[in-house]
Amino acid sequence: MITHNPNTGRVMLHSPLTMPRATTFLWNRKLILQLNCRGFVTAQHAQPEPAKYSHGPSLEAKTFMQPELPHHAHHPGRFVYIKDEADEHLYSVPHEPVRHPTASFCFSAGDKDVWWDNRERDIDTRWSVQLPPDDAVEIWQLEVRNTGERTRQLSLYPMFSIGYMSWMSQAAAYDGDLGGILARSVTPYQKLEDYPAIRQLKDMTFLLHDTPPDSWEASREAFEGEGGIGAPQGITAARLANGDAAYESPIAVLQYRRTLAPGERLTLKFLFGPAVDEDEVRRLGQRHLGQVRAPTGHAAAEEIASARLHTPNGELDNFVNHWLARQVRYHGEMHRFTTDPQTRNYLQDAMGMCFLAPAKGAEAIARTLSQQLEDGNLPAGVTMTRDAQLKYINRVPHTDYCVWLPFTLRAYLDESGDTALLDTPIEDARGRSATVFERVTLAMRWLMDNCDHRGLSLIAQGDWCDPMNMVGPAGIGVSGWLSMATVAALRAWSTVANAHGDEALANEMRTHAQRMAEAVQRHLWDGQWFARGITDQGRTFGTARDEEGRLFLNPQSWAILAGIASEDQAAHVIEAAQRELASPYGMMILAPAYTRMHEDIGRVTQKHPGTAENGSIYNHAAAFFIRALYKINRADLAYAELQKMLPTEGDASRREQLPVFVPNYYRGAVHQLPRTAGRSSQLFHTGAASWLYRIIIEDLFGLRGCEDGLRIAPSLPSEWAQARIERPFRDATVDVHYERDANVSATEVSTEDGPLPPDGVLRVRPGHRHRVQVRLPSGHG
Ligand code: CEZ
Repeated sequence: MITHNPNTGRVMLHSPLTMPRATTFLWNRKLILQLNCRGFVTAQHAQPEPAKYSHGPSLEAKTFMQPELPHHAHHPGRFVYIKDEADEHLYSVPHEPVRHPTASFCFSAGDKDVWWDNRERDIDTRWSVQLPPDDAVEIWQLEVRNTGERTRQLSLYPMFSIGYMSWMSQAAAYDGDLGGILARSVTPYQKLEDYPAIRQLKDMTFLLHDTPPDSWEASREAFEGEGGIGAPQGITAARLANGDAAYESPIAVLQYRRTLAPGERLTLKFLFGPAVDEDEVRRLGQRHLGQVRAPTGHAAAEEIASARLHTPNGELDNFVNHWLARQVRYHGEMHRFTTDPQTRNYLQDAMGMCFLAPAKGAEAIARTLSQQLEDGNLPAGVTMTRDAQLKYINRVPHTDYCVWLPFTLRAYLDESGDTALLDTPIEDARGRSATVFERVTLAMRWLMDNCDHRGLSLIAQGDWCDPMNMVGPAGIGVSGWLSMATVAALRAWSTVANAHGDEALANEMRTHAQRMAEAVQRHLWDGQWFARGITDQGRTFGTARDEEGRLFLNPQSWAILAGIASEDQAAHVIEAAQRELASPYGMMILAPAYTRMHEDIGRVTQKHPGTAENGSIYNHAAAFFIRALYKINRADLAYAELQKMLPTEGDASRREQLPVFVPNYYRGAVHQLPRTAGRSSQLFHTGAASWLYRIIIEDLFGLRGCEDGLRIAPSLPSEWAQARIERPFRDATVDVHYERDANVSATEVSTEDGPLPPDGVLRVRPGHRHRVQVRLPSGHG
């Protein structure tokens, strides 16, 4: 059902029916498209706030990208109806809206373009889309070929949804001079002070063609008639009615009546997108309606070199080599398509970028610190433009923002070796200057102060878990997870402080971390696992005494990551997680999922059981768990969990996930709600991508940067007899070959220059290609 091309990385799905929710995505600096295998498309452009130009039939609330976005017959899409003029046989490509199964179907997701190949009655079609690097415009192409032996008379009707644009004003008409359909609207507003912003918005949606059509329709109602979207009445006539829409919902449909002799081909090209005025439409037409060029796509002009794996697991190779780095890059460059990414997301996305383009990581660290608040804390979101405002969750006070700084900084320092960043001065909004080192130290002090009398971290209205908003609004409740993450952050920072020559600070951080670790042990270890927190009312939750939300994954992972859990405790919590949280799709974030509101925990308990933070396989959390497993050398278990992030041959139709991105979650609550368990959220915004990439490089392949070079200490699964990774590292390339060898009892690493020095560090020479041979004892992972 799913195949891939190992050379190009393209992933192909061969039926529109087996996983109807499957999607992929394309982006450039201005535009993001999420494309569903059946032809539905969710598009947002940045002006710079995200906006839509292709809507559903009812006015939708504007919001961020959502998980499990339902597709309905009128969900926006890009389709082509195809009518055989001889007998009126009607179908549509790729599949919607007619839903007539074609003789063959292939949804092909590429890095920079997406196409659908359909064959029906000896007519081959390829419907494809790509994006230019800089403009908010979709470039579509329809290729039709008659592969049969008879001449065919066809009518082709490309149809682009425009939908309900505005309750104030909307209209659409064909414009022969522009060469297409132009829909106009006014973004609804009421406040006079909004007018200056409203008048700048791109309130037009256009469809331009390179070939004039035989007829067209711009009114959705007129096009559909009594037949509806699946069998539009407009199509039953010989020609469309050339109608317009006047305060009626627009649509853009064109008709091409064509005779195709055997073997004959036909190519049509279209542009679809938003514009501010007709001049912009004209300019975009001139720029992009010329010759079809090779897809350029992507936000950044320069290609970024990423690691290449060659392992016994071809699917993992294809995913990591072609898709995971791409997802990391998308996050690092597009900030989840918002102008105020959550500080925690921004920093973790930047952490991933440190492995692809460290300079981008440094940029993000500097930008974050330039927005540091007077008391050392960070704001909830990092604003990307001068006018950007903190929205949605960024108006809710959380207490974990600072914790992410040392992890991103560590990744940057390890990858780049550029310790000079620490001494770089950063000016804040009040014009005060302090170095990166001083600012991060200030942030660590904020975390140290954010503690209650027990020495645990106050949670306020949330930590990593956005919807855990009622544990500590009174300023009393604490987060177990945050206390542990603070210990990890302070310990990481004390290492950096040491290397930076500030021993006093290093000691202070270490001592404080130790005290917090003891507080965690005293107050949160329930004998079997670590609790999630203590509420404003003093109730410890996430323990064996709870009926719902008994066991939370994050505190277990972070007790290990922070070095708080003893060996014995680590073994215990892993066993508990395997018993209570394991599923074929990965570890659930908590179980049992909440089935009713718990007013001392909050909004998370109101989410549908098994979705998102309420008991799904939340891949970001699953990644923390995998990282923790590697930390304590449980390589085989770690690899088994890592593999679960991707669909397998057997469960793809359940997950409906193509191996082209890690989704933010798979439905969990596997025992409570088995019917939906495993279903993908289809949301490609997730911190899991960065962590997964980091884990693969640093833990699985064991290539971790340090001040002097690259430390090599792999944790390959025992089932791999050999593997290889080529990775760019500090202006050099390292090409590491791993092999199991029955004659060695401990890992042996050698290079062209002989064995590594006793410190296990490869000194990397700029411009050099280092060939490294790693011999691993056989039999254990
Ligand atoms: O957002 C993510 C956040 O982007 O949820 C994570 C959090 O760590 C990330 O920073 C865990 O809470 O407010 C909500 O209820 C939303 O559901 C968010 O929690 C969630 C979005 O669905 C995006 O994944």
